[in-house]
Amino acid sequence: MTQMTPSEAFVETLVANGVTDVFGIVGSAFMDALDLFPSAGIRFIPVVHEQGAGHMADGYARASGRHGVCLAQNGPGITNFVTAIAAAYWAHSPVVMITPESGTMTMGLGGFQETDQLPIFSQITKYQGHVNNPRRMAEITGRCFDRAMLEMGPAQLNIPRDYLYGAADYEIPEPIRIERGPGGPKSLDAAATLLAGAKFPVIVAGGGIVMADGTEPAVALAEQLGAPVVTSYLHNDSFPASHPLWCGPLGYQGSKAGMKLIAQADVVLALGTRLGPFGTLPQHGMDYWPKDAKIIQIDADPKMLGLVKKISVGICGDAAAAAHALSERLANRPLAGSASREQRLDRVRREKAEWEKELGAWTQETDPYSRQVIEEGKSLMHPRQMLRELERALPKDAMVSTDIGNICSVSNSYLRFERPKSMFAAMSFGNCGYAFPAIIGAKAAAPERPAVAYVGDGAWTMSFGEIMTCLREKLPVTAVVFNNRQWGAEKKNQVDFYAHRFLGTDLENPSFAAIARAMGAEGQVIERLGDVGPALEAGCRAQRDGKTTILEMMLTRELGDPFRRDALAKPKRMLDKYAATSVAEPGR
Ligand SMILES: Cc1ncc(C[n+]2csc(CCOP(=O)(O)OP(=O)(O)O)c2C)c(N)n1
Ligand SMILES: [Mg+2]
Repeated sequence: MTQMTPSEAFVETLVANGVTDVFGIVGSAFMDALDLFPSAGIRFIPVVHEQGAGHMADGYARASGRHGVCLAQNGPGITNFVTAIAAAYWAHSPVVMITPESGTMTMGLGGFQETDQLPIFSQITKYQGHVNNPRRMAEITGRCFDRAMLEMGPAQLNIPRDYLYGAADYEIPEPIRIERGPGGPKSLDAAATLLAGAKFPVIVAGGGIVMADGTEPAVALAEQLGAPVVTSYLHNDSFPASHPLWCGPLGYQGSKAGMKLIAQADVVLALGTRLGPFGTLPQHGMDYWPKDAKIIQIDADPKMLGLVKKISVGICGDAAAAAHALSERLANRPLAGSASREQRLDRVRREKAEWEKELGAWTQETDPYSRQVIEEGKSLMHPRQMLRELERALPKDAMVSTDIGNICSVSNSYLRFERPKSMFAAMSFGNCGYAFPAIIGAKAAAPERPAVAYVGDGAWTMSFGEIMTCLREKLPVTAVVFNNRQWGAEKKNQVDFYAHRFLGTDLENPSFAAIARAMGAEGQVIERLGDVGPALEAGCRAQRDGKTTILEMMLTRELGDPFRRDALAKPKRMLDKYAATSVAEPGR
């Protein structure tokens, strides 16, 4: 036990947990602790908006596999965190959000910047620690860091602001890091038996592999089984794209090859994935999920096992350790799939070649609305062609974040990676405005890697203020802004279901490149396909000189398939007043 102030105990506990970077906006509530950061070796990274700080902490955590930390002023600073923490929750990011609250002597009196900060986050955190006595500062701070890592999700550390002052005896707790094992031997045995008997095994590689850095055991198991591997929705970095067994991503705007192959499976090994419902919806007109296949699901969170899809075997374990344990069990065991291995590999080659050919020829959308707007914007680039150029020009070790939008979604087919912790999509929370701050956080964690954000123009207007953070804090990134002058993903619903009644979906944009330049970044308007790749390469190179580049891509208004065909219906109206809006087809 050492006597210190609670601020010191708090900061010492951050140090014990290896914290070197904290994102936030300064506030009186925590100034006494902030004042210690430089001496503790902690960098405070001031941002433009607390939502940005939360997303940066998320990107930082996902790129590094360590905690991302964010901190803000009680009341409004904390409520600004909400969206980012909800996003981190669904991205399984170990974000520790530090929320100083009103002082204990005025709490409940409706003083300044007061709100009850725990209920707000109760459904979007894995753990909430409240420092109910200043003498428990180190203990509860440490527990938040432990729980964020143990449960892979956000933890909240709520501190009445007056509890940072005073003095007490503290012991700084050692971080508790629990090693994850491969799962129970009985379930592993059962899984091995199913896999050994499989004639057409297919692996779904999920975020669990990314988090466990489990490429090697996943590749070894796939090779042993001769199993095609599809990546789960928005985890395109869970299996190396150059591997012959890689078949591309499942889900919205994913790989037809992967979908056609998984449709053949008699046994599916869901390796580190919760099999989220959105990620396995029918696509490209194909209801590809193999309903009669036996499913083995491996997830570190037992609550995910069998939650969405009916499973034959559930394994609560680390994806990498479980893959390794299954390989051991399958060694020297006859595999029913061996006889057809070559046929299967041949099928993989054929399906992939066919899909690549189709994708290469799919230069533009061909639905009537898209044809019309292509005609109106003849000098503009087609999104798919631009995405292909970006794909070709991306440096091998690049990290890419993607936002929520039509073009970002279409990019799913054109994003391939060789190593985990390379793709940071706005996951199931699906909030616009995610990608840019997330990539800034990733860059802070991995400054040596090129960092690229894909962002629609609508989402860009929510987030571009953080250009200032890039410049002030020397966190250089490249943002590719898809300027199609519309909230495209939502407009697509009005095209398909509301007879082109475009309400709130057209955008009038200023020049984003000019704004970027005015802010002190590099800004470039790209109008020709031939300029896309060189501009991206130059932007990534410029990061080495500390430069942030905004590439404004001038695109037609064509739109790919919608997000939620499953969740919309043609309009039905009962009142005469609204009869005109019951029309669902344009021109009728
Ligand atoms: C914070 C937030 N607000 C609204 C939405 C609903 N939404 C989903 S996609 C989308 C349109 C995105 O437009 P843009 O960023 O321009 O990309 P585009 O679809 O045009 O490619 C909107 C508004 C959302 N997902 N998140
Ligand atoms: Mg747009």
